[in-house]
Amino acid sequence: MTTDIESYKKNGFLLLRNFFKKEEVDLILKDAKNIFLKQFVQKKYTEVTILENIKEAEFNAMMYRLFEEDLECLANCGKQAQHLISLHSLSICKSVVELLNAIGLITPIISTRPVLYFNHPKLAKEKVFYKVDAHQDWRSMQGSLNSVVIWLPLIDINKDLGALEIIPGSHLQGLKTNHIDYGFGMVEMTAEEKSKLISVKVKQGDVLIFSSLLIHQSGENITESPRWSCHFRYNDLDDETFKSRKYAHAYIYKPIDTLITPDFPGLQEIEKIFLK
Ligand SMILES: O=C(O)CCC(=O)C(=O)O
Repeated sequence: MTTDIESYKKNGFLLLRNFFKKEEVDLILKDAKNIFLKQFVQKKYTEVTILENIKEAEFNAMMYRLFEEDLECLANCGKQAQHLISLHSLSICKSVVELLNAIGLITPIISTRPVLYFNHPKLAKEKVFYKVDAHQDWRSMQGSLNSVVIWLPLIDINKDLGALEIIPGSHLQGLKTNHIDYGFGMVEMTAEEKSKLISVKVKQGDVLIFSSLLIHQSGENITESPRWSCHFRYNDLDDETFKSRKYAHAYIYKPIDTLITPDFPGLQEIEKIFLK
């Protein structure tokens, strides 16, 4: 791993081929898709309850239909997908912790919850919801200086599907962002910087680990399919600056004040659960 570490320090990223078994990653994809499928069935878009029996194009068409007909439902499925047990399990598995140690994080800790994306222009009201322009994650994380992002594809992702684009070595320029947009620390790139962007083609099982200071952006998805990916973020409790900044924590997580479904639950619904 010694040469890899040198390469990581210099370039600010490492691309690790076949880091996970395909099955481990596929489980997250299936779990996420099954959330949507349950709603497709609920809404009678299909009677098929087994994911494997639905063609990908058919599944995608139902996603796009749900987006058009019931955005709240689609968004809620997306929110549930952020809380999958398979997703969270992978983000804290032994091989990930070992990788974090190898990359120099002495006492890794989760910066924020894992994120799961399914990017496509047909699933977004605004561009930022399917394509994020150049940014640095450190600006939103504000954690340890050696904090990292693990970015993994849930499917094979090439340039056409909007593979992530990075500027190797850009972490060494330090913080280049002065504002947050939709939760991202946006970076204005010069023409020279733009010319240094490389598109990182990845396969299911590969892992891209990069410094939270590395400038990166989404590629353009010009296919008919969503680009499924997930991202994990970590800090190091032993980074001296993190300690002296009192373990700064930049995320807000709280329940809303209103009742989403008015007058729910009534006693009848409760009895059906507990007294049947
Ligand atoms: O995955 C992407 O294309 C962009 C999102 C991203 O880079 C991030 O969440 O920091």
